[in-house]
Amino acid sequence: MKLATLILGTSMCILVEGLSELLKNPGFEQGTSNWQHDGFNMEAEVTHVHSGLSSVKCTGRSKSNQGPRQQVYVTPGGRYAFRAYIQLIDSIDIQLYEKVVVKIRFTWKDDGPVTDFAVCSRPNLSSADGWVQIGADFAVPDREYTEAILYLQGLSPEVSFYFDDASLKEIPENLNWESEANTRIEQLRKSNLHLKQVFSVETLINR
Ligand SMILES: [Ca+2]
Repeated sequence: MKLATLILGTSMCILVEGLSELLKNPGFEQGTSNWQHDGFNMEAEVTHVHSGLSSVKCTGRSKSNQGPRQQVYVTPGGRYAFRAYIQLIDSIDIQLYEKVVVKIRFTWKDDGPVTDFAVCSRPNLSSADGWVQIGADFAVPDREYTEAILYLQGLSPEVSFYFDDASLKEIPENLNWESEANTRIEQLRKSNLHLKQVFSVETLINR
C-alpha cells in the first residue's frame, strides 16, 4: 500500500512538472512585477535566492495578513497544485515558531460573502530552517467568482522573510490514473530488485 502511494505520488509530481504555470513572474525573476504588496516592503533580492537570479525580500510588516499576493484565474471545481519556498529572516523572541498560510480570497459572482479559501498551511517555521517548501494540491470550490486573489498570511507582524519559486498549476483529470498506477506497480514488482529489498527492510521494522 505504501509502495502504491509512493509510485502514485511520484507520477503526480512528474505530471505537475510538465503543466503550464498559471502565476505570472512565479520565480520573481522580474522582481516584484505582477505581485501586489500592501502596507509593507517587498523588494527584489539578488544575493539570497532559492533558484534563479532573484527572489523577493518582505520587510516592514505590521499585520499578520501582509504578504505577497497575485490575482489568479482558476476554474471552479478544478484541481490545482500550489508550491513555493519561504525563508524567515528573523523570528519574534516570544514566539520561536511561526505558521504561514496560503489562501485564495474569492469574491463570488452571486454576491455572497467573500471567502478566504485555505490552500495550504505550514506550522513550526523558524529562521533556522533555511528555505522551506510550502504547498498542497487542492480543489477549487465549484462556484462562479468575479475575482480570486492568492495571498500569503499568518506570520507574526514584524517577521521578515524571503520568498521564491511560487507555482500554481492545474492538475488535469486523469480518469485512467488507477489502472495506470496498477500497471506501474505490477511492472516494478516484477522487474525491480531494489524495491523488493526496501519492502523487506520495512517488513522487518514493522515486526
Ligand atoms: Ca527566483
